[in-house]
Amino acid sequence: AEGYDPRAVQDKWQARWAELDPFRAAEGEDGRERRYALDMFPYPSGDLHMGHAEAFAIGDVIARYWFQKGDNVLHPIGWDSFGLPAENAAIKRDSHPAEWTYANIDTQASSFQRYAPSFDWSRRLHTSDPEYYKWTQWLFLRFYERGLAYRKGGQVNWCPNDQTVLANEQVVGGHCERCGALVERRVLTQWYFKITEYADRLLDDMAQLEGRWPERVLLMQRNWIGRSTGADVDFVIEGRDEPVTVYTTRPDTLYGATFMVVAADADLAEEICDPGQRAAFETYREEISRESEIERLSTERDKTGVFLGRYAINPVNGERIPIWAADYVLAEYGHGAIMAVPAHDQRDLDFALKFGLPVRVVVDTGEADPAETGVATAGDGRIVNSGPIDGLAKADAIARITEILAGKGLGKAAVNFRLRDWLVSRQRFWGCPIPIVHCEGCGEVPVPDDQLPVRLPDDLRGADLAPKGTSPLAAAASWVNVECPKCGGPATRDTDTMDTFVDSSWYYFRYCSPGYDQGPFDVEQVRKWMPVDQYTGGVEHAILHLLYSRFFTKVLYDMGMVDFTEPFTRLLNQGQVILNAKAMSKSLGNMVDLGEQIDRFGVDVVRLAMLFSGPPEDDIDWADVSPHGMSKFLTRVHRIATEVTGPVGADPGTGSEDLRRVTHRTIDEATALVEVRRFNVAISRIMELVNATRKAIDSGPGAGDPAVREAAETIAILLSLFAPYTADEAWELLGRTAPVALAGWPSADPALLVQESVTCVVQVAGKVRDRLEVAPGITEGELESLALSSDKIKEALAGRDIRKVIVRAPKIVNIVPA
Ligand code: ANZ
Ligand code: ZN
Repeated sequence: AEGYDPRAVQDKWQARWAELDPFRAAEGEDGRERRYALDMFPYPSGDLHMGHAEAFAIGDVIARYWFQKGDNVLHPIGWDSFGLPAENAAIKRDSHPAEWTYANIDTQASSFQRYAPSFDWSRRLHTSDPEYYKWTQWLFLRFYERGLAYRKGGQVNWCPNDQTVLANEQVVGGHCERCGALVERRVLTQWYFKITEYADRLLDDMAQLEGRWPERVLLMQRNWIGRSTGADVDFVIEGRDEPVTVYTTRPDTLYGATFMVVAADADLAEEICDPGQRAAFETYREEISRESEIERLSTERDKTGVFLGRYAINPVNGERIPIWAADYVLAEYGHGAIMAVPAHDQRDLDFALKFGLPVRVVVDTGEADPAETGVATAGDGRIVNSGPIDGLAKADAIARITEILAGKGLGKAAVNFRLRDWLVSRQRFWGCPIPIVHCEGCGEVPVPDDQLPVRLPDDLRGADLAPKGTSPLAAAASWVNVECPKCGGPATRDTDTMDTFVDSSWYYFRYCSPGYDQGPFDVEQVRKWMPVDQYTGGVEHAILHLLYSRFFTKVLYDMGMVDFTEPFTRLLNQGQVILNAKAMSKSLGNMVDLGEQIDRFGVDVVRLAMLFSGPPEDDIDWADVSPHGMSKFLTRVHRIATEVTGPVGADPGTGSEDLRRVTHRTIDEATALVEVRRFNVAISRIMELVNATRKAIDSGPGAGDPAVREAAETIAILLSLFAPYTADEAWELLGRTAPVALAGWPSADPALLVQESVTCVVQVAGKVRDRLEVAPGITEGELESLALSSDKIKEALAGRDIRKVIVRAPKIVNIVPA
């Protein structure tokens, strides 16, 4: 056991752990506390990369800490294995997406085994397995029965590159979240999940997550859901029976509405457009059909629009105002029409100034006239030019106007959400088939539960899967044509597959009972394990996956299948691994290769280097990381373990008290630091203990001292969270039985945490003249002679005699001169 060979140590323990299988969660009750440590499951896009290494190291520290504490820990792993890259690879290689997918899963699984996370491998799942997606389909059908899954036609986001529709959440800044292509709008009939029905609860239940989830994630979700309160106001339209309703957050500004704007792409605009303006309107509509939502809502852009040749009547003052169509009003928000108040809304002002429409101030904010400055005044102030509400402050004016409108039957208080229903159908092959059959006579017919899963056909390959704008499944005639489950007549299967975010919205429930075949999960097991205690993963899921999972959990709660409403009690978003301040990504060709780093330094060094580089939430610049430093440190740990000579089980109380104090302070601090996820600082405390132990061996009580053994064993246990292979090797070298992971977390002896010295104040005639560092147990006699021998005190006495010395050990000595 001379030198330290990280790779040999790693190979040895990897094999031993495979045999020992020490990280299985126990299903039954055994008195231990249950803990659920969850890592966002990987997509099998290739081998594991540095980003995975970072995320999984963090999740593993938490799980291993709980294991060490003696909890019954559920720490599962699986794969999010449906999705486009597999399909694109299959098209290129003339193969089936399953081939690429499962080959990559195997690669990742063996890399994981080497990377040493404390997984319960027996719970492994893949969302593309029929045993899994059967239950994704089952859940879809339950959503369908509850009216939460429905089909509707309308404008959708279309990715021209991936040739499929996208959910709003997958459009980032007008681009496809996956491939970056500029997203287009198309009118299509698609499947949706009615997440909007849960908008209020998704917002209100965030109170449970306050202080436990990163504040920025809560903020992003809050903004995405975007609850807005205001009023609906009806405007009578000249020459039309039905009034047009607008949604406004500022009914207090109703007297300042000088025109109305209708979303140019809404049916309403088309319908009310006067024949004289029809040609201009059509031209305009053609122009804007290619724009993204972001572009349209931008305040930076020059406003565009067209007069519709019609007029509306302002319900409070009877004023006749022109109706325009423009792209800055969205068809799908509120009622797709607004009252424009240019004095107090910047976009309306830009529009008014461009088209020469009147601007009327109705809130006196003390600022200059918006018509002159071009800057709308959105702040608070007294209402002016507004008849019965003149002089009121904003809140009172809103209440009063809403009351007046309600009295006339022309308006009411209203709430709006930015959140839209979740578009879940995709025109691609490698996903979970939608379990619906379309029959000419019966319409939409759910596939009966006993006919699930609706399996993907396995005879489509290569070019069959090429995107054509309709689902490749439509080409599989033998798959598509079925008997209607209701009437037995000829019918066809729905050929779309589900967004893969549907698969990942419920996988953490499945882990609680992965083989269960009576439902998606065993309700009893979920009750025992969930909610998840700690969820670790990337902030890129701040909205998508986390919002959808929260939605699923609430639906399951309403179905009576779970007894909690939030799935993830705590969330940790790890930072990214970057190089020279540039984010590593697939497009930049992942500049640092994980496999190569591991081959060079070993897993423990890579893990330790990542965890030591800073708090887990911070980005890691690999250029600043020192694997060599970590390697040296582990060599020192290993060497100490080889040198300890004291017998196993010797009473440490007979050993060096100085070293014991360092050991127990380290235990105390490292525990607190791990609890608050400050792993980097916990590691530096372990380093300090290693230094103290080294010193004790070299120039202190020596390698045979029981306190040295205690220190060395403590190092092995604490280190097992961060560098598990080396920790196990050290543990065995110390004569202990592997694995160290189950050794039990040490607790600090409070007696050894007592401060080693206290400060004693020495006064002469009531004035502080010196401070002495003394042992807490110092006697009065010792303290008195120590104080009297101090140079500063001698100086302060200046040869005077002493009348009296009052000693209060260990803190105060008061000398009264004669
Ligand atoms: C008059 C007004 C005066 C407005 C004022 C604002 C300030 P949030 O907070 O996002 O809900 N609006 C309503 N429907 C719209 C649509 N479909 N497309 C674009 N804009 C729309 O915003 C609500 C405000 O956005 C509404 O209040 C309306 O303009 C506009 F000093 O009405 B407001
Ligand atoms: Zn039928």
